[in-house]
Amino acid sequence: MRVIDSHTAGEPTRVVVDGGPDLGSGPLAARAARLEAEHIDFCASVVLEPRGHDAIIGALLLPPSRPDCAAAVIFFNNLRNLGMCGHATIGLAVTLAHMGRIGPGQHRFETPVGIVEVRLHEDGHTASVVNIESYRLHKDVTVEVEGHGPVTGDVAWGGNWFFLVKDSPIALKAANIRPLTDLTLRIRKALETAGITGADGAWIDHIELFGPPEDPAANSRNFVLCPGGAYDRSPCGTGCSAKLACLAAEGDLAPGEEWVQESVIGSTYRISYRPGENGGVIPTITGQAFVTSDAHLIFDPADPYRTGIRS
Ligand code: PYC
Repeated sequence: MRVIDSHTAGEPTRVVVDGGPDLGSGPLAARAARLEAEHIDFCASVVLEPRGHDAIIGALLLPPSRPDCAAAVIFFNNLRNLGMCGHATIGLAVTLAHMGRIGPGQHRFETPVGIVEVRLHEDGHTASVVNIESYRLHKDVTVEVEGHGPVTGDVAWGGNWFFLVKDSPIALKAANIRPLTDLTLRIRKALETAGITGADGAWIDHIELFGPPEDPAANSRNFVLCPGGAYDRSPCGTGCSAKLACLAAEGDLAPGEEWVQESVIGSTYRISYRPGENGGVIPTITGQAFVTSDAHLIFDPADPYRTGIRS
């Protein structure tokens, strides 16, 4: 199985170029559901140790069903498929350029949640992703967090569900990743216990804490907990989209105005929005990705850990 690895602002993506499971034909969302229901061992084997680690997001590359799209893609982690993933979309654009399949310019990718527009810049490393419409569902939801006390945040959709806490009670420094992970896991648990969900009962699987940036050129710094328990090394594309929805809803950022979001490791995305058709925002996320390897994964039937090490 050929895979191409990259990182976007520090967050890794593994594009599966060939050798993935047969998901049949039909709508991409149905094929993504099939990947999750029938092939989760495949997903885990690609992204987890011993071949990967829990921060890697997989991107299964498929032939597009529409002639105006450069590629179709299903994003996944070790637990499930992700409707959309900002950093992995930037990583995919740079990977397709590495493969010689696209050049600088405007491209469209099919994802399970719709068509995403991507512009690959002239340097071949920078890409701007126009995400799907994002919106805030609830403002100022307070939950009682075990061992900590009350925490207040907004619930918003950016292609995934997020709980966004404006003022992190823990300093957003790389040295604090363990306590930040512990706190965000507890916040997620508290949301589950209180029955607080996204639309249609969806699990809020990403938790985002905000605080002041270290770089004076940035507007804010964040820490993002991902569904599998890893933290996002990048400022998180879908998390930035959810943030833009909250900033717009509060009147804190005008359409077209730029916001620089810094991650907990100090990498940045430049983000902005235009108004959406349904009251939300259409975000644009600009970041940089670099290819780190072009490899073949081997699955020896005798290997007891061929489907990954799960904790
Ligand atoms: O960039 O949207 C993103 C993302 C989601 C999970 C990890 N990265």
